[in-house]
Amino acid sequence: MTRTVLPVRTSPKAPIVLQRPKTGLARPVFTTLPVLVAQCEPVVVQIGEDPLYERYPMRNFPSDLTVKAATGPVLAALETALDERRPDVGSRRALLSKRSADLRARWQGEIDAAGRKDTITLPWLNHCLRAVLEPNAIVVNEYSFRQEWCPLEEPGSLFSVASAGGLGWGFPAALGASLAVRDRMVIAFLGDGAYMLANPTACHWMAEEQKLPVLTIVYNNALYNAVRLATLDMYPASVAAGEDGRRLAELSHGPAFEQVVSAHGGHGERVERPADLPAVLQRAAAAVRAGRQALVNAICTL
Ligand SMILES: Cc1ncc(C[n+]2csc(CCOP(=O)(O)OP(=O)(O)O)c2C)c(N)n1
Ligand SMILES: [Mg+2]
Repeated sequence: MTRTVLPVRTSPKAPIVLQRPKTGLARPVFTTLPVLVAQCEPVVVQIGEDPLYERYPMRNFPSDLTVKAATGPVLAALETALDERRPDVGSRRALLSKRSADLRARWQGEIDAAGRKDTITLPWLNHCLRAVLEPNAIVVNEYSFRQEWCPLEEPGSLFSVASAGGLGWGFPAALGASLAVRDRMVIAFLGDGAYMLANPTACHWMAEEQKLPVLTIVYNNALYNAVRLATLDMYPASVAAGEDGRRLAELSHGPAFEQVVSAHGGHGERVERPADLPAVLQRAAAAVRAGRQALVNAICTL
């Protein structure tokens, strides 16, 4: 990818697209498929272990060429094929290197700004998590994990809820991951709504019972923010959009999540100030390394 200067998107929801401009060689780009299809009528190549999504009753993404293969062998074969017809990539390298450097500088700026705020925000929570992650850690993400501020480099280290999944998937999925690979640190990174819908008492109980030292991080904005945003987007003038979209999405006065984990033999802490977060995460990670489950209830703003 680096030698041929192919831009890569890491989002699990962004399929691979081969774009063939009217002149020149095929130019692979990784982007959100519908956007690209609308823009440039590309040749669409679907590559994956199950590129037809055979068990799905309905899927309507276009495909001009469908290749059933794992990512590693495909990239190796692509590399060999591109070697034979290597285009001049100098100008593209310069353009994309600049864009990449700008992007990284922007993400760093967001971290710096977040660290100076009075309340915890998503960039700061993700950035602070990075400091306690073990190199082979597994992150199970139910909405709030962001690679911009906490990049992962090991294959098979990030799991996210599928489009067909329901809220509450993350915590039990993390328990399953921990059961499967007991020697790796497993993080369940959850919204407060996702945590509540996972049936947390049952999950913590099983974590204790099966000795699964999962670290749960709750991005607690006291809100179903996804619901709020969808409501404001679709029905801005509706009754449900009242109180800035919070009328049916408010989760304030929720329980003290850190006490739920304590009730099951785990280590729990609530944290509100950005400056306190690094030490709180260090203590939670230490508990996990000692074999106990832990939970950090991070009180956040949007
Ligand atoms: C079983 C189920 N019920 C409802 C939904 C709709 N839903 C999608 S996201 C969401 C809110 C998530 O809230 P939270 O985890 O707190 O994350 P936030 O949006 O606040 O970041 C809801 C209710 C769903 N996906 N699945
Ligand atoms: Mg929330």
